[in-house]
Amino acid sequence: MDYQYHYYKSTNRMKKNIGKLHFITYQNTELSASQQTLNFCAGGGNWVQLRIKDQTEDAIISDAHKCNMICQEYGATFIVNDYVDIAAKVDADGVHLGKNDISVQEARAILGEYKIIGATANSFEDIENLANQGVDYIGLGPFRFTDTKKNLSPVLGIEGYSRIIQSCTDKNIRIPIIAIGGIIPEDFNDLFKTGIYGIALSSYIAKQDNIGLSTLEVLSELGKSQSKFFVKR
Ligand code: TZP
Ligand code: MG
Repeated sequence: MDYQYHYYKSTNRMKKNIGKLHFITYQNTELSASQQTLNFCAGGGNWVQLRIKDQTEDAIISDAHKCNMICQEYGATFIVNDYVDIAAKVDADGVHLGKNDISVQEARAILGEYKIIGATANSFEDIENLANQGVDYIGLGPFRFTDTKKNLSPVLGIEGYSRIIQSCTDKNIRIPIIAIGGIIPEDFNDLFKTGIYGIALSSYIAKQDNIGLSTLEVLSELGKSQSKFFVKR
């Protein structure tokens, strides 16, 4: 049986199971990162990225410990945004690097080959660079405007994703691409049709009254999307 998605066959890296729905903890809410994580996991979510800006390292370590324990309990993957040392310290599953963070090579040296390293891209050129550096997945965005992130890069829209993913196909780059930025479930189908691998949501999930129930509904919507990655041949 051949799977359409087989990037791991064409690289020397070990295969890592990258989630389809990434939840990124949200700061502009009363709920703590660990409360958000608990509710997301309780609703069936299996991939959490702790994203905290402008806090002390101690405060982030404390949140990272709590979120990591919750994710371990639920069997969810736990990723720390920005801070590779904190990811190593709490034994998270990996780190997500932005353009101003340490290099992929440095992060790999600290975390080793088995941990997950994701990185942000805003263009095909970014993806090409990151692919050469051996990242395990790429967060590509922003899809549309969002005030969750400061200093947002230009929005890509569906047309941007289609163009960039076509370039990846042309160059045989097969790293999972996660769409991010202002996404709501109504966007899923159009986004998956461009060839993305998964979705990252922050405010849409964090602002729900019942995060657990909403996560379940979001996962159900995701399952209805037309994605080549859901097809076995
Ligand atoms: N990177 C690009 S957009 C974004 C990040 C971290 C924020 C995504 O959050 P939201 O609330 O889903 O728009
Ligand atoms: Mg960063």
